[in-house]
Order: sequence, then C-alpha cells, then structure tokens
Amino acid sequence: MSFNHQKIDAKWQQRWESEKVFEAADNSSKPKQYLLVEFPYPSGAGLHVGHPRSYTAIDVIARKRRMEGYNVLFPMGWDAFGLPAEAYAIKTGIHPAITTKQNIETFRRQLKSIGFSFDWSREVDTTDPKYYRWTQWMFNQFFKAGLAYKAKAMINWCPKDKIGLANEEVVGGACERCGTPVEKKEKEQWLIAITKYADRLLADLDTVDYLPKIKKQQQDWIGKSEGAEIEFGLVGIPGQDDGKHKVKVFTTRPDTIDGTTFVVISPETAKTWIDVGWQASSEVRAYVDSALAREDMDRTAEGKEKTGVDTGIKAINPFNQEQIAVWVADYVLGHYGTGAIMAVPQHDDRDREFATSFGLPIVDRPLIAFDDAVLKVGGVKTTKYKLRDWVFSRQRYWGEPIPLVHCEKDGWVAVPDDQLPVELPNVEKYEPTDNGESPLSTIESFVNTTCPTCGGPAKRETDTMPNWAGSSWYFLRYADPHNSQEFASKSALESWMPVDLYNGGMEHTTLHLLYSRFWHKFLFDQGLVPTSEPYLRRHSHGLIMSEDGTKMSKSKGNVVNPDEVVAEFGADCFRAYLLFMGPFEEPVPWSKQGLTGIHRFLDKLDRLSEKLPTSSTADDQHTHALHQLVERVSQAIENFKFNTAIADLMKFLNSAHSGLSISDWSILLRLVNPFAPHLTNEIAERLGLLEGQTCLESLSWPIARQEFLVKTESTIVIQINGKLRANLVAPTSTAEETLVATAKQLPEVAKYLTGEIKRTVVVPGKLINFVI
Ligand code: ANZ
Repeated sequence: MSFNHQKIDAKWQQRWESEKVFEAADNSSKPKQYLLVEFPYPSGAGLHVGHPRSYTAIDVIARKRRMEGYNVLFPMGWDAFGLPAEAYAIKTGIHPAITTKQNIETFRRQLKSIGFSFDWSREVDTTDPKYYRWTQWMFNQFFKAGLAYKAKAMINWCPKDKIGLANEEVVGGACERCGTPVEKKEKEQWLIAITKYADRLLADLDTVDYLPKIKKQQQDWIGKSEGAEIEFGLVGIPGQDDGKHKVKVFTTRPDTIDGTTFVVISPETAKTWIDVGWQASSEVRAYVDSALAREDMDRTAEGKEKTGVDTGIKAINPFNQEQIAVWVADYVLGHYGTGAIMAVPQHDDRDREFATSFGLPIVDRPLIAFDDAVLKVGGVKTTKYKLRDWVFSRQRYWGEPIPLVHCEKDGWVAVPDDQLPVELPNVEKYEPTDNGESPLSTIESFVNTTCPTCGGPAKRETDTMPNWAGSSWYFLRYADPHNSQEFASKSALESWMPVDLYNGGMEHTTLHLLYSRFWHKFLFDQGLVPTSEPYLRRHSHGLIMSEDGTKMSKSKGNVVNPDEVVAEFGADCFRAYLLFMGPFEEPVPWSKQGLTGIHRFLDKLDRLSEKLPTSSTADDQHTHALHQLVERVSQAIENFKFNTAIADLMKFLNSAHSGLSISDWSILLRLVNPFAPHLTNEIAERLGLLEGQTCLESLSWPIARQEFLVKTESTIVIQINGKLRANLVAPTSTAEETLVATAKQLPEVAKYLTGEIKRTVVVPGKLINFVI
C-alpha cells in the first residue's frame, strides 16, 4: 500500500471542517440546490454499509454541484425514536435517551470518517424536545383542522406478553419476542385523515420527477377505483325474511352485471349481520370466526385455495331479476368498497376460480354500456381508494407524546403552543401495561393535569406518535435548524424548498414518502410552506447483499462493518467501491475483491502523479481523451451511472501512462474528486494545483472543451407542450424526420400525444417539442 490513507483521510476531514467548506449559506447570490438523503435510525449496531451507498451517490452530486457554482444544502440528522432503543431499555433498564445519544455519536463519527460533505451545523435529532416540540405543534394543526380523530382500529395483540405490537414486531404471524400467535384487538386510536388527500397525492405525481417504479408503487398504494355501488334485494334471511333487506356491492364493472351468478359478502359483513339478528347457520358462524382471525394478505394471496360457505340467503339481480345465491368468503375484504361483491365468473378471475371450486354457474352474457347499467339498476357512481387513514398512536414510551388533554367538560383539547413540548417524563418500566396502555399511563404526575380551556381537572393522552411522525417534516427543519420561534422561518423555507433531489430506499415508497407528501400538502394548505410538493425528484438505491448474495444479517454473521473497511482501505476506496459495485438502482453483492480492484486504481493515480509532470505542454491525444472523459463522467453522474463513470476513469488511467501535462492533472483531479476527495486533494496540493485555495472543493468543475469532442451521438430532449417527457439518444447524423417519427413512438411520449399535434418545434441535436 503506497499512500497513507489514514493520515490523508484525517488531514482533509479536519481541513474541510475547520474551513467550513460544506456549510450551506443562508443568504447567497448563487442558485440553490437542496440534496437530501434519508436520515438514519441510529441503531446500536452502528452504521450499515447500505447507508453509505446512498449517501456516497448523493455526496458525489453535492460535490459536483458546489464546483458548478451552486449554494448546496446537503444535511444529515437522526430519526431517533423507535422500537430497538425501547426494546433495549426494557432489557437493560437504560433510558433510551442515553443509548440514543451514544448511538448518534457512533453514527456521526462513522459518517465523518467516510468524508461526506454534509453540513454538520444543521444536524437535527427527532428525539430532541426542541425538535419534537414542532412535531407536536404540527399534530395540533391537524387536530385543529379536524384531520386527527379518535376511532376504533385493529392492533396486533400478543396475548402472552399482553402488549400491542407494531407490524414490524409480528414475524410470520407470531410475536417477535415470545413466538405466541398474534391476535387482532380493537383499540381506540388516533388516526389522521390522509384519505382526504388521496386524490391530490395521486394527481400531483404528474408534477414531480420520481423514478417510474416509485410513482407506480404510490399509485397502487393509493389505489383509486372508479365504479358504482349497486343494491341487490335479499330474500330468505333466516329470522329476518321481511323482503326489506338489501346488500350493497361495489363494482368497477357495472357493464358486466347481467353475468352476475352469485353475490359474496365478506366475513366482516357477515359478522355485522349476525350481530343485528341474522340466524346464521353454525357452519357460517364457524367460517366467519376463523376467517376473521386471519390477515388480509393471507386471505387474498394469489393461488390460495378459495374457501367460503353458502349462506342460504338469495339475492335478486336488479338488472335481470334473477335469484342468485349469497355466499360468505374470505377473498372479499370487509374494509374495501362495501364489503360485498357481485360475482361475475365470466369476466373476473377470482370469481371464476371460486365458481369452479364450488360448482356455481358461469354464464355468457353480452356487455352493456357502463352508464346505462348504472342507470337501469339505480346504482350510484363512486370512487374508492385502497388507502386507509393513518393510525397515529402507539402504546409505547419512546415516541413523541401526543399533545392532547381530555376533560370531561371540553372533550379533547390541544395543549397550547406555549406549553409545548410535552416532554417525555422519566419512567421506571418501559413495557406497555397489562391492558396494552402506554407506560406513560402509569405516571400519575404526567397523566393528571388541568384543562387548558376550563382550568378543571383533565387527563393527558398517554399514547405516543409513530416512528413516521418526525420524518414527515425533517427536511423543513434543516432549512432553519436553530430557530426557536418557528419550525422554520418563511424566508428560509422560501430560499431552500423544495428539495431538488431526494434519495432513499424503495421500502419507504409507500409509507414515509407518502406520509411526508401528505404532511407537506397539509402544511401548504395552512399557508406554512411555500410549495405543495416537498420533493422535485426522487431516486432510489438497491440494497447491498452479502458476498453470497443473501441479505446481510447479524444472526448470519455476514454483516460488513464500515469501520473495518475504512481502516483497511481508506475512505476513498470505500466510497468509490460503493458506487462501482453495480448499477446504483439494483441490489448488488459485497465483494472484497472488488474493493481491492478500486484500491489498485487509486494507487495508480497516486503513483502516476509522483512521476509527473514532465512537461507543461499538452499531449494532444491525451488532452483529447481527457475532454471526452470530462463529458462522459459529468453525464454519467447526472444519470446516476456512477459505476460507468468510475469504469471510464479507470480506462483512462490505464492508457494515460506518463503523458499527462500539469493542466491535464488539474482537470483529472477535479473530475475524480467527488469519488475520492481525500486523495485527490492530497495530490493536488503536492502538485501545486489548488490555485491559491485551501482545497479542491473550492475550485470549479471542469468543462469539456467542445473542439476536443467528436460527437457521434446526441441526447435529444423530447417535450410535449414544453414539458419534458423523454430523452432520445441518437446518432448525430440522424435525419430530422426520422428523429421526429422515433420520438412519437416512445412509450413515455405516445402516452401523452393524445390530441392533434399542432406544431413540432425542432432544435437540431437538442430538442423536439410537440405542441398539442
Ligand atoms: C364485478 C366485476 C366484474 C368486478 C369484473 C371486476 C371485474 P379494484 O380495481 O381493486 O377496485 N371487489 C369489490 N369490493 C371488494 C372487496 N371488498 N374485496 C374483494 N374484492 C372486491 O377492484 C374492484 C373490483 O373488485 C370490483 O369490481 C369487485 O369485483 C371486486 F369483470 O365487480 B368487480
């Protein structure tokens, strides 16, 4: 090993810190760029190699942007409420605040050792009362706007431990701690009405630039269905056969109603009927009980054998007056649509499977127009969503206390702003109580308070918020982290928001990403933030697997420790390897050999620089290749093709030998700097290439000189009405008509080219805009 990475890493990290090189300026004439990565949960296990993969990628972009002249905000903080700290406290009695503080220190040290260009002066910690004061304040805005409400909701209940479990504590249907099968239990919970925003959360996806797979997951999760509710009359109900009863179904296909051969009600619906006097058979009762104990996921899994029972009740098809059977079956869910369906085996796969299993009729009938069908049967057109309201309470200690007080006279009252935060009191036991209440409920001095409205005796809410609360708005706090009067000043928000690029895991697409978009839209409606979407662009990284391709896990002992990699190979090698290991969006296995390959590359850069420079005049061939390299690497970074950028750098170095002039070196070092910031600075300083600055980061990003670029291909931007829809890469010699014709065929373009094309604007080699 030739260069002393330990010395070099420490030297440049200290210099960046003392010179405050990465601090974002609040008042700057430069254009802003807000780059965000998901802040970690500071677990006791320390940083996982998955974290720095995402952070290095966005760090490379942040470093490039600064050199391009942007005022960059690239912050870091801690999403520090959560179950592991609490589980540890239950085991050891050590307060979660203490372990959290220690874990944060470890994470901070680890992140700093990798040389990320975070603005550490803006660090936030969701468990800091100065922070969660605003999380509570925002909850109160939801409450005051009527969007937070209390209702019965199902929770996971461990009958042995007698506690409510979070979804992540239920493993294969059993309690993670003791293995007892988990039951469902109804409990009063706080919910937030995210469903009121379903339409906007869906529609506004058109205004942001997210990876297509991210948009798709959000759309599916919101699950908008346009259909109709239609009533079927019921006859033959044991104990209630008065001809007055009806069942309402939800269908997206009223046009198929003529082919309905039976009706299916959900076990939940059956239960409510039984509760109001239906004398159901014992077979029906037994089926309903067993179905209700099962998870929806399990009930509706594809390929699962269909189960159900004939209720003996008959329904009358309002379209053709045919009498058909009513079944109860678990593939129909209680809390979607109306909890009952009209089954059309001719057109619906699940219905056909069910009909085949139970010998029910399948008929072949012509379709009718959607609207005609709805009209004829007196149905009502409706829109349904899969999205449910957000269950916002947990019976846990380590979370933000929900800042509400209950008074006999005034009901639920928000704790006034000047009494926030409602701080977590000290407890002795961190377990939920035997009846599933939060441990806060046992602390009388916390629970008993006075009503802010009438001054009479009142009781505090003892539930705490879910893990997703603090992360729903943290990016706003980074804009103005030390403000004690507001969560952030208007001017800070106006200068930084929206986030220009946000990278995070695919596992957060449907929860965190959706919650934070919703939260932000609500704040926007309240006039508290300047934009209705928080993130302009969302990208995502693939997971890092172990060398054998399986998931890294502590129990398998195959977890890679970033500290060891940094100690052995240095921060630059770790960083460049994380980006070189494979396409950024895809899962990739860790490889020690790959790490050695990168080390050889950095070593070569160092050795070459020691031999050089020999002359100050440029060698044409190298200069030529170097400028093409600048172009390719710059493009690759913009397109998240970090692995090909590094491959290109390696290729260049292999052919460069000793022909580089000092000005070529200046370009090369700046180009490699975002990937290997420590070594490139060290070499630049040695070669006298810092141009009077203290580090490379203060110099500008190299620009490829056009005369050195022989262009064989160009990337053409395809717009519709001025809006970017696609990019087309084509040989520069392609004829204009061919380009236009090809552009029209692109799926992303064709989708929007619905109307007549009024005009086609072509800027050769750059852009095609269809005006429709
Ligand atoms: C008749 C029909 C015929 C249907 C056909 C579909 C196809 P999405 O798109 O997911 O909203 N459905 C309604 N409520 C249900 C529930 N609670 N549990 C399970 N299935 C339910 O699907 C709506 C369709 O799913 C509805 O339209 C209904 O079946 C079924 F050729 O009605 B359809």
